[in-house]
Amino acid sequence: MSQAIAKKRLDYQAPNYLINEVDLVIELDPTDTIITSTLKCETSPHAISSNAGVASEQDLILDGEDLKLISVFLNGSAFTNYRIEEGKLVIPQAELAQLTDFTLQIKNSVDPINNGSLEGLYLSNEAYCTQCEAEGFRKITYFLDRPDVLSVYTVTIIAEKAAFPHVLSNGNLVEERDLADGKKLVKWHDPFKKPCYLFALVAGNFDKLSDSFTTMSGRQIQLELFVDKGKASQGHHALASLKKAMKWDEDVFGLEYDLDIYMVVAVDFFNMGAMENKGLNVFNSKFVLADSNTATDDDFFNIESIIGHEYFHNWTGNRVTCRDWFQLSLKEGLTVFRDQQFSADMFSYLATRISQVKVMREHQFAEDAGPMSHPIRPDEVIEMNNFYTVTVYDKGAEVIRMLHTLLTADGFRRGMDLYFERHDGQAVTCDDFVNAMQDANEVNLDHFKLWYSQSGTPRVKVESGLESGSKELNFTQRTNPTADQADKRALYLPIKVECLERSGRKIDLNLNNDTFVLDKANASVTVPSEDFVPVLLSDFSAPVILDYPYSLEDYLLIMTFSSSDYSKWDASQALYSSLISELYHNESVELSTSVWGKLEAALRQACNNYELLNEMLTIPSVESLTQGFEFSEPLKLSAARSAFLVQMQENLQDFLLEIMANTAQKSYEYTKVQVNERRVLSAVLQLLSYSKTPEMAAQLEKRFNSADNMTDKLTMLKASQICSVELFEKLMLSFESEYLENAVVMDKWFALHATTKSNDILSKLTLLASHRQFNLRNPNKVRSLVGSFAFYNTDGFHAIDGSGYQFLTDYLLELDPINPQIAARLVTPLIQYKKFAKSHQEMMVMQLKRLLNRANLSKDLYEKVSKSLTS
Ligand code: B3K
Ligand code: ZN
Repeated sequence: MSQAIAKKRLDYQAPNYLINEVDLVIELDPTDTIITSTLKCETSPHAISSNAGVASEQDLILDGEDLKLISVFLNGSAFTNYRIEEGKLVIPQAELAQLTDFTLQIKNSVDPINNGSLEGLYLSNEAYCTQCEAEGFRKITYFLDRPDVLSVYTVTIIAEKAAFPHVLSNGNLVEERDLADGKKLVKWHDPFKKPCYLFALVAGNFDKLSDSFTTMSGRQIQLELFVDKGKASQGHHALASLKKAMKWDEDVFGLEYDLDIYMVVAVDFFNMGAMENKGLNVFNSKFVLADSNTATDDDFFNIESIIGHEYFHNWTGNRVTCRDWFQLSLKEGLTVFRDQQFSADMFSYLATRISQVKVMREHQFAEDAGPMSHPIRPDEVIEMNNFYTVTVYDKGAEVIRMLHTLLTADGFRRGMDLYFERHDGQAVTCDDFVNAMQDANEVNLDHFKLWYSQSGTPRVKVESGLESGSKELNFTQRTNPTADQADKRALYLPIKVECLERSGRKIDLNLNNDTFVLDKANASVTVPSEDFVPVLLSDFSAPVILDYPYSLEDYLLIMTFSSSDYSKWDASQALYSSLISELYHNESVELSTSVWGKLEAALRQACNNYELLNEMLTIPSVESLTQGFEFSEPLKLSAARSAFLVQMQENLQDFLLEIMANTAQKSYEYTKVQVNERRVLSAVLQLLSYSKTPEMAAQLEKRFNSADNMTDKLTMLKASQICSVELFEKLMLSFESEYLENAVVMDKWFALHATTKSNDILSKLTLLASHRQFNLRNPNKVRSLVGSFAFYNTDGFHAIDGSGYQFLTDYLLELDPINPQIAARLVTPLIQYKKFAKSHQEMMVMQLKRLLNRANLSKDLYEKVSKSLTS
C-alpha cells in the first residue's frame, strides 16, 4: 500500500518554494466546478545552497487529490513539461532553474456533488461548502498543502444568482456584480497571510442574522451568522456567545479581532464540530442552532464553548499557526485550554472541570492504553485526520493547564504576550511555545517538555509511612509502556494535596499553592499528624491515575470535609466505583446499610449546593468504570452498575423523593441556577426510575407532557428508558411526531434509540437506518445512531454472540468508501479490544481482520486497524 507510508516528525524540511499570493477563480457547478488558480511563487531561501545561484535545486511538487487537470501556464505561457505522479503535479526543477520568482496558473475541475468525504469542496443540502484542514485544499486545487506555506488570498466565485444568494469566502468583500445567464460574480480578499487549510468558501441560500462588536480599540466589527432558511430565531445564543468570546479574549489575554467582518455559517453536513477558517467559521448546525424548545442546557453550554473555541483560534491557530501537522497541539491544546477557561468564567468552574475530567478518564486514558497511543505531539502519522484526538486536544489542554498552574495566571499571560510578540504571522512549533513561556518567566522548562514527547498515562502511587511522630506521604510515579513507546521517564507532575484530620480539620502542609511537584520517580511530603486522610490530585492538577488505598470511610470524609468541591465530587465517584467493583466481583452482595446511611449524610451536606449535588448524584459511566479493570467483562460490569443503581435507589429513596418534591418546574431560562436545578432533578429522576414502578412511570409521563423545554423532555425520555420499555416507546413516538422535521433534534432521538437495552437492538438499528430522517452521508446521523450504539450501548455492542461487533463492521465497510474520516472515528471502540476479557477480544479481532482484508480500505481505517492488530 503506497498510500499507507507513515510520515515522521523528524523528517521535517522547510518548503523549497513559497507561494506569496493566491488568486482563485471558482466557477461553481455541481459536477464540474472549474478552478483557476494563479500562484505567485518564489524560491524559498531554505532551498538555495550557497553556490547554486538563486534557483531551487528541487522540483516543485504540488499536492493534489481527486482533481482533473485542465491546463498549466508558467509566466503567462502554456506549459506542458509537467508530470503527474500519484495525483501530484510536478514542475521539474530544470524548468524553474533561472527563476527566483514566477507565476504559475493552473486550471482544474472537481466534482462537488459526488464528494461524500466532506473534505475539499462539496455540495450538500443545496449549499456548497469547503473543509480544508488538515489536507483538504489539495482536493480543490494543486498546491503546497502544508501549514508553513502562508499566502494572501483573493477569491472570485461565480455562481447561479437565484440559487446562491450568499456567496462567501475569507476576509473582506471587494466586489459583487451580475453576469450574463443568471450568474453573478463575488470577490473576496483576505489581507492576512494564511495557510491553505484556513481557506473557505460557502455558497447557499441562508437566513442571516447581523450584529456588531466594538473592540477595545474602538473598531466596529460586523458579525454575521448564516443559518438554514427559517432558523434565524435559533441563532441568537450563538451570536451572543460570539460577543462574549470577543470580550473575554480582550479582557483575559488582551487579544483583539483583526478583520472588519466575522462570519459564521451553520451547515448540516459536517465531519466535526466546527472549523476556524479565517473570518469565515463553518459550523455543524448542531453547535449553532438553539432555543429552549429544541436545545438542552448541555447544547447551550456546548454552543458557547465551541463558538468561543473557533473564535480563540483567530490568535492561537490563525495568526500564529503550526509549522507542520505534528505540532497540531500547538493550536488545539492551547485553544481547548482557552475555551475551557472561557466556559469556566461564563458558566461555572466546577461543571466545566468535571466534564473535562470525564473526557480524560473515559476517552483519553483509553486512547493511551490502546493501539493508537501517541504523545500530544505525535512522531508518526499515516492519515493526519486520525490525529485530531482526545490526546492532542484534551491531554494537550491538560499540559497547557499544568503550565498555567506552575507559572500562575500572571506568568502564563506574560508567556502568551511574548509568544505573540515573537511569532505573530508565523508557522511555529510546540517548542517555540514552551520557550516563550520559559523565557517570559525565567524558568527552565526542559524537563516539562517531556510531556510533548512521551505518551501514556502516568500512575502515581501514594503510600503513607510512619516517621518518628509524624507521617510521610511517599509518591512514586510510573508510566507503563504503550503501543508506540517502550521506555518511559519520570515526568514533571504538579499534584495538589490537602490533608484532613479525622475530625475534618485541615492540616497545614506548608506547600506552595497546596501543590507538591513530583519531578522524579519518588519523593515524599511530611505530614505533621499520625492519622489523616490525604485529598490528592484536587482539580485534576495533572493528567494521571492515582493509586492510594482509601477506605470507604476516607471517601465519605473527603465528601464531607474537603475544601474543594472538585475533590468532594471525585471522592463520590471513587466511592461508587469501589462499590460497583464489589458487585462486579460478587453479584449477590447486598451492600451494607451503614454505607447508604453515611452516603446520604454526605450528600445532604451538598443540598445547599445543587451544582455539586447533581454531580455527586451522577454515577460513573460504564466507559469510565472499564478503565479501572484489566480484561473487564463488559456485560458483567454493566450489570454490576445497574445493580448498584437499584440498591442506591432503594436505600436513598426517601432522600431522593424529598429533593424531587423541592424542585419545582419553572418556565425555562438558561441560567446557572435553573440549569443546576434541572440537573439535580434529572439525576434524581433517573435514579428513582430504577424502581421501575408504575407510579414512577406515571410521574415521568406527566412531567414529559408538561415539559416546556427540550432539557426536561430529554430527562424524561432517559428516565423512561430505565423505568419502563412501554413508556419509553410511547414517549419516543410522540417525540418523533413533534420533531420529525427538525434534523438537529432528531439526532437526539436516534441516539436514544441506539442506547436502548433491548434484545433486538440490531433489528431496531436496521429499521432506524431506513428512517426518512436518516442519511448515511450525514455524519451527525451516523454518529447519533451507529456511534451511540458502538460507544455507549454496552449491552448491545458487547453482546455475547459478537453480533454487535459484526454490525459495526458491516456498517464501516459500507461507510468507508464514502466518508473514511467518520468511519475511522467509529472504529475506536473496536480497536480498543485489549481492555476486555479474552472471549470478547477474539470476536473483536475477527471483525478487525475482516476490515483489514477489504481491498481499497481507506488509509484512515488502515492506519487504525493495522495498528490494532499488530500492537
Ligand atoms: N481545527 C478544526 C478541526 C479540523 C479537523 C480536521 N479533520 C476544528 C477545531 O479544532 O477547532
Ligand atoms: Zn480547534
